[in-house]
Amino acid sequence: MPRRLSFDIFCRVIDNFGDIGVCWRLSRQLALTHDVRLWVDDLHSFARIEPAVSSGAAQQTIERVRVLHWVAHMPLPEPQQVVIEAFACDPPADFIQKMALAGTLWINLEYLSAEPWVESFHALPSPQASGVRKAFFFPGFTPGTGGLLREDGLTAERDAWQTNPQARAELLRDLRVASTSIASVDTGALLIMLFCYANAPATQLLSALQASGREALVLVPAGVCPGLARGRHGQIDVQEIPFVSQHDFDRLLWSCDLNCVRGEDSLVRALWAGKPLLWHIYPQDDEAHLHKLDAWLACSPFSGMVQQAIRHWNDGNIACFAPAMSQALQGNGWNAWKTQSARWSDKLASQPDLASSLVDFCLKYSVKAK
Ligand code: TRH
Repeated sequence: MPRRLSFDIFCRVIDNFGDIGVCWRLSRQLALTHDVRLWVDDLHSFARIEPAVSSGAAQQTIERVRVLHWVAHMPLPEPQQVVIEAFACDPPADFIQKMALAGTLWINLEYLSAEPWVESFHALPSPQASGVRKAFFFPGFTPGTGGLLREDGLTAERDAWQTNPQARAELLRDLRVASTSIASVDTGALLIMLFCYANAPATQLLSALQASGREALVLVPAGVCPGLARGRHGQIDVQEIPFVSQHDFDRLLWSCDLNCVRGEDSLVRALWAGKPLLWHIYPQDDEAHLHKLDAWLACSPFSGMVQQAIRHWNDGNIACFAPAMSQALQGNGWNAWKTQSARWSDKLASQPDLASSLVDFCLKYSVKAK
């Protein structure tokens, strides 16, 4: 039996859904074996990706995770053995004092990056004036990092899903996609997820699809790409779909032929789908995000043409995006992209997953037994 640990996970929603998206996946996975308390300051955002969440509840238990609404001046319980602050979100000062007395291990779970320096910073201690033992934990794409979130049995579930077109059709029906559109996908139209930030050159994506001569159904989650007209654009059909749970979001990505994803969590989930993807990276000051993007492209197996398309999807060079993209969608370019995506997914899935690495790390740091 693996040793049972206890975790507090602190999540502050800065914007969008990635902060809570990552924390919720990690919480659920750890809660299968361990005791997990998740502190979240914004239950409304949480409820968008997890319909079981009641946004008015101070405390609730969902999938074995005790969810606390994190507000100022709330009563603070005794800390668990391990406190994870996601993305440097600062647990309350009074709680940190309690952690010092309790001998808690404090982990700063960092943002995902493929930059080479990550390996040398992963798992380093971060000495604290309070005396609490603290360490950095970096997700990443190589075995020298903390890895990527991946649930046990995920790839087997994905494989079973991808060999069952009926499951895809049912999911699309549940999302109120027109039956004629579902039929077109069944007969070969490309199914595309479009989840990106507002400045993505989405119109140029449609031009690239038109130039490739392929029929396509583009699914756009509610509120995404508000400037892109829904409806028919030549042989391309753009349909809005409601936000779904993370569980269904994964299955949507497994169902699509091309996943346009963004931020951090949906990128990882698109990698697990094993299909071609366009990543719209979260924008940062001084174009730091483009360095992160280049580092990720450098570790990807994608051809120069696909790398160019992904680079220009992000860097505002709209004129160069559409030609690279339309080439990437055709013939050998497209077939190679599909094969490389599936192989990269398998390769990444052969490495330890983030939750298991984190638990191993905590045990090695000899967490105080309760
Ligand atoms: O929402 P994001 O843009 O989040 C971003 C990034 O994480 C970024 O790195 C961070 O700095 C910023 O937030 C604050 O993209 P991301 O990371 O892909 O998160 C989206 C989450 O929403 C992911 O967990 C999937 C989930 N989701 C659903 O569950 N259902 C849906 O229908 C959709 C569209 C998304």
